[in-house]
Amino acid sequence: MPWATIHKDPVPRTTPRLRDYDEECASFSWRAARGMLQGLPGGRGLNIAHEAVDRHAASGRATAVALRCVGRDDSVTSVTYGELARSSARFAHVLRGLGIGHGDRVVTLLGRCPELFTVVLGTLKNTSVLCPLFSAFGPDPVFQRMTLGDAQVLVTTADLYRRKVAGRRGALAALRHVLIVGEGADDLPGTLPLGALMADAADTFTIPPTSPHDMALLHFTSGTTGVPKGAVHVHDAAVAHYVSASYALDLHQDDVFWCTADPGWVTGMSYGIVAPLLHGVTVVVDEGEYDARRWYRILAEQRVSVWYTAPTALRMLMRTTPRTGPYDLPRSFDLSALRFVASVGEPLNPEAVVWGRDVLGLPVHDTWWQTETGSIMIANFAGCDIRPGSMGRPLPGVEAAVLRRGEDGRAEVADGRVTVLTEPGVEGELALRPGWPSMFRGYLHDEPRSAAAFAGGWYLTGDLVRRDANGWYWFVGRADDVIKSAGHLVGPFEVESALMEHPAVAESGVIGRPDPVAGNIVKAFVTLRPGFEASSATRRGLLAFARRLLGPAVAPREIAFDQHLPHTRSGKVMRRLLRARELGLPEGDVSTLEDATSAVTSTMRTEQPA
Ligand code: 6R9
Repeated sequence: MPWATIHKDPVPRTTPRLRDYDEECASFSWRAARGMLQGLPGGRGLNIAHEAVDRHAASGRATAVALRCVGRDDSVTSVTYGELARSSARFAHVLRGLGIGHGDRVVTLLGRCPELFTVVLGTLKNTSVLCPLFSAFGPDPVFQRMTLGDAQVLVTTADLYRRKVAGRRGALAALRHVLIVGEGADDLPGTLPLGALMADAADTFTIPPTSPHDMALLHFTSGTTGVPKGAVHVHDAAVAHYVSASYALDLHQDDVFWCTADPGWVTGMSYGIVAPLLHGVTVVVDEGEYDARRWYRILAEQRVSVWYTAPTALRMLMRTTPRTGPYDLPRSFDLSALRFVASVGEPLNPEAVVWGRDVLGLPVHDTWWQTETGSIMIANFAGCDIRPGSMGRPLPGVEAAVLRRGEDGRAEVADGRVTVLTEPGVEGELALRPGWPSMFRGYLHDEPRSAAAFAGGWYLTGDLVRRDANGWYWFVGRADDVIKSAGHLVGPFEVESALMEHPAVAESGVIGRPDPVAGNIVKAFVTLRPGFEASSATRRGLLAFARRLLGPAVAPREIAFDQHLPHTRSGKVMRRLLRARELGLPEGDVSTLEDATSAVTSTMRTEQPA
């Protein structure tokens, strides 16, 4: 039974940015959209930091509040656009003084703090490249990404440095400087105190000429196999950040905007930092962790008007306020400032859309995009009806298609050509026509995987979808083995590799096991080496080992022992089959199994977690 359409608000409080979908699609052009940004003075190009801070600071909005940072202790610090322009100028000078210039990579390993904004924008002003890492990553993912990204500068805290980087500093060949935010640099050899460097730097900086095609951001993402992929983004992406925040988040300059994503992931960078600052709004930054009461309090006290969050977070809130039970918690807060709610990162179940309408008074608008697309591609819009469960329709300027799948589950490519499915309701791989400004420009140092992402004139997303007769897109699943857990993209290969570092592990296969709140949890099937016992103690040891190496966002939550992992004839663990068995689903085509009969009849010794 499909969920009833939620009709658009007949009397919206704020006139939506997108009022007539068809008309806007027909008249839109990226060339015209570029005109919404200013460009560097004197025709010297396009730089994200100029558009995000300097132009506001220079046009009478220097005293407007750019950031409202809520500390872990609930203290609130405000930073104006003028202050942010000056602090980012100082950081650009700091980099320059250290000999860091155009194209050099600056990596952040920081929580959600005001300094992060200074570092991001200062790096962009200096035309260096910013690469954010998630502070909850363990030492392995941090080391790997810093190596692959040729990190020249790391900005972090003393604690994170000590726990995640110091032990392998010597192996980070390109790393020249480690800058410490806050206290503690004095006790750490080979680091510099950021505060002291900033204090000595000038607070005005002339941004050098910047080509829209200069690399600006490097975002690591995961594939099915191999090391993480560094998606390269350029300054021109700002055009798409601006446009998408306008269409899909309905941002207006007087909004107070809160994006709950961590800036170590693409959502937290594109919509936690860049897009809202381009629009000159006030950005709420919460240094603390998720807590239902805290979140409602922030929405209420900060008078948040536009809120961008994730399905996992909404499901956690729904748990504390079941639809069938009392709505006491949210109703004890004044959420009257809130006027638009959207989510991203994983499928948004229709119950969550409707829960938003009932409890917050506003339905949740699903949006779809990826690290590679850089900005929102498909969305439910403020001025349009919502079909609960659908990701919505492509943004004006975005051309999407559904491609016929081949045997491997991905889009079928024959002689470099693909087949676009025009019939509604048919499942296929979602593809996008290259040309939008925030499209990634390839994976760093990885030409083969960059090339494999495109075929027949389309970018292949790796997601399976259906399009209905009215042009709305419905998410079906991933065409590959990557796992979305609590909105974070986890590469199974990265987890398998970490487990292999443990002396007890002969082999492993990692899958996502569906979970009602997190979407999926990471589950590992492990074959033990001779002499190790499939016991609770071994399992606990492995779980702790993986958590120490990978960090809590990536490490498996469950481990099962299996001495007979299914393999393809070429010797690869068949994750698809592990998943089918775990879920009790049909095993599908097992013709590539190394020994089909033995695999089908083999019994898995799967123990439940202790
Ligand atoms: C922004 C971000 C991208 C993958 C994407 C898809 C999944 C994102 C979704 C969604 C269903 C949505 N995804 N939005 N699935 N409905 N509205 O999340 O980037 O971390 O690169 O992940 O997330 O599978 O391909 P990223």
